[in-house]
Amino acid sequence: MAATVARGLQKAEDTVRAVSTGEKKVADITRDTVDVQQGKFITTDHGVRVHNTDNWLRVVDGKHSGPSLLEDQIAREKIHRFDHERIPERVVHARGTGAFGNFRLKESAADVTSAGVLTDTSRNTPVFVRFSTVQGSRGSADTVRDVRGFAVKFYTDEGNWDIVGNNIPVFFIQDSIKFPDFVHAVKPEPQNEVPQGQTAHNNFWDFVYLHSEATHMFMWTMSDRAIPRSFRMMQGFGVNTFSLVNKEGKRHFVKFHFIPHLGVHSLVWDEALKLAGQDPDFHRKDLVEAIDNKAYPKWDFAIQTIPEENQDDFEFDILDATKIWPEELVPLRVIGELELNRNVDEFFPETEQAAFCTSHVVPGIDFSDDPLLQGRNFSYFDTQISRLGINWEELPINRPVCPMMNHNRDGAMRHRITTGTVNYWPNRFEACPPTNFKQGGKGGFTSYPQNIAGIKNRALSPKFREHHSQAQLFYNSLSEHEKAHVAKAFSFELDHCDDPIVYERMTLRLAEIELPLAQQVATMVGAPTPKKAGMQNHGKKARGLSQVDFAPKNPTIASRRIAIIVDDGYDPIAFAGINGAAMVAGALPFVIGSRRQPIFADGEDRSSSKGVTPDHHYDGMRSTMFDATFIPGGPHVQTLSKNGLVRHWIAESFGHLKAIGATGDAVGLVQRVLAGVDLQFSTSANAGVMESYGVVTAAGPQKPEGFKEAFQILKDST
Ligand code: HDE
Repeated sequence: MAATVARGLQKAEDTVRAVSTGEKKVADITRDTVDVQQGKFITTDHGVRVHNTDNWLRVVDGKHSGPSLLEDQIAREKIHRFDHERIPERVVHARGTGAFGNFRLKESAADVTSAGVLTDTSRNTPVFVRFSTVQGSRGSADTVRDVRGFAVKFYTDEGNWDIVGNNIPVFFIQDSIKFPDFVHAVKPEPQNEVPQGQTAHNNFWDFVYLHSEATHMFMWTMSDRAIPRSFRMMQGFGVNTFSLVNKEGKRHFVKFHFIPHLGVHSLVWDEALKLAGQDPDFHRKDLVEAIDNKAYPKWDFAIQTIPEENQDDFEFDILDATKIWPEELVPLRVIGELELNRNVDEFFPETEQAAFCTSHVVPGIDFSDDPLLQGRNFSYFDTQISRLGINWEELPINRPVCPMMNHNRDGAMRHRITTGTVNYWPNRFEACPPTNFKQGGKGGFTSYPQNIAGIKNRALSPKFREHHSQAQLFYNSLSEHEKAHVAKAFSFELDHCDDPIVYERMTLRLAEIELPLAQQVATMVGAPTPKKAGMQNHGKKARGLSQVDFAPKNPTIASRRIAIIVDDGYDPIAFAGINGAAMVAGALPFVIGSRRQPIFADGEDRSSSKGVTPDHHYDGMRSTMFDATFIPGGPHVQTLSKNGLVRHWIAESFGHLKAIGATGDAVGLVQRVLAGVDLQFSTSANAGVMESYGVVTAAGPQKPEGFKEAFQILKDST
């Protein structure tokens, strides 16, 4: 049975822990937190107790309900509030979810920055992280093929610092002025608002063909990176090039990375497609479930730095967001750890109203001339004004935990009341001065004194014109199964484009990356097969591009979901063995029965025993929602064998490369279902571990460890 902790208790516990570990943000938002269960009576918004909120005030004559009266201010308030509940959704990244956590610095980066958050190893900096998809609207499905947003707000002692990143290290365009065109092209088409949560349409592929700078990025989005198993199992990248400036005033260019402790894992495409309908909230539920079960997701935080004087030492422009800095050229330096450990109490005020800005940096961290970043620095602040109003930084989730004071005033929804008779600087009281006042102040943000000369022009530097080299590098670095998935992804996407010019041109673009890939895709989508490579593949590879390079440091099945399938007459020893082993390992076993009323084990006395109450029944769940399946032996196998849902469950799990465990009579069931597949089963009394398939069977009820082992092997290899 899944160990889901009662949310109320969990919260209380978390709050105590958070305050004791100095998580100032939790203490801060608690000031604005109220508990509906402590409310004695409903009141109006102006505090008057409400006598009846079920009937509108109207004229009744005992027989008929007459007209409703406009006079009813209580009914009107209720409807008014409801009418205005919605705010504009984010223009991109509308679908998302978030959680609180901590950032712990493990190694000071004082050699490259003066930022307290990156130099003071005694600090425990609170964070709020929001994950998202890009294309779909707020109610769209979680598992669509898309880039995932990875936005981190660090509530530092010197102000908020936001890394508004993605799970892919590069972007589609180089210059922010292209962003509206790009977003229009990727979003549902204007004539019919189709499709939702997909890039599989003419306009997207038309646009990226016409912008060859998008080539590197679409290779990533057609890879498994765009269908993560979980937000907890994906990397985060700042993408843009920022600057770090140390105490001596020396500048380094920097890229930010988050590397998940759980490794980088993805769904398979069929699974992602099905989950989009079967459980559209799959990723947001996964995050909540893991945190509720204390399987706190963690990421290493790393930086790549390049001294300013080496800016021109690379074949690519280091300010071009369509390029990575290969690890072989610029090593990653792990300096900290991010952990998420607290779910929000209420989605709207904490997650929907969370607002990130790339322009939010703290002293010691600065921008670069990355042309994508420069536009982003304008856009985020601007969009928050239309989404949340000019005072959006006063909202509990957005306000800093350090002192905040200035002479900005008024505007819609101003909450703060500032006493004093002046609201300007300089003033006769010398109240609230900037840090340069009398040259005495310390710690203010100063921009890096960059020396700039040039000619005003709408242009980028020549190195920005090369668009293929890293697209090839990425593709070459993938494992064979990842390459196969890329070919399938293109075949799917371009099959959904019905304008031949779009899919024919795209296969030509692919021939500039890798000819066999282009030929394979052309065959599938009905384009003429390219005969020659449009460009020679350089054959180079780099580390850290294939997901296979991210095998977890400490492999674990903690927080993985295991379905245990039972009907009346299951083997109680095998059942208890796997259930116990899974729980000890921190995995989440779910009992899936023929019904949710109690199910009885083989030989269990129904009159004196309560049986086991399943978490779900077969028809309420699907194999896609679990990482592994176990079927204990016992007479129940006869009933299971006749059940189409169970047989489909086994076949589908196998097709999705998931671990399947079976003992006793259930071994035969698994074998029969998978009979069409050329497999060599071992049915010896010892668990026969089919390492390459993850199917583990034991003729006897013993050895649930074998199942665990196979599960591990499988997950490490996918
Ligand atoms: Fe964004 N992006 N973006 N973006 N972006 C937004 O800001 C924008 C880009 C990213 O969880 C918007 O608050 C421009 C790159 C994330 O709340 C908007 C350009 C990367 C989120 C905006 C980019 C991102 C956003 C919409 C090109 C990866 C969600 C709502 C110059 C590094 C943040 C909002 C959250 C959201 C503009 C490109 C990541 C309109 C102009 C590159 C994770 O301001």
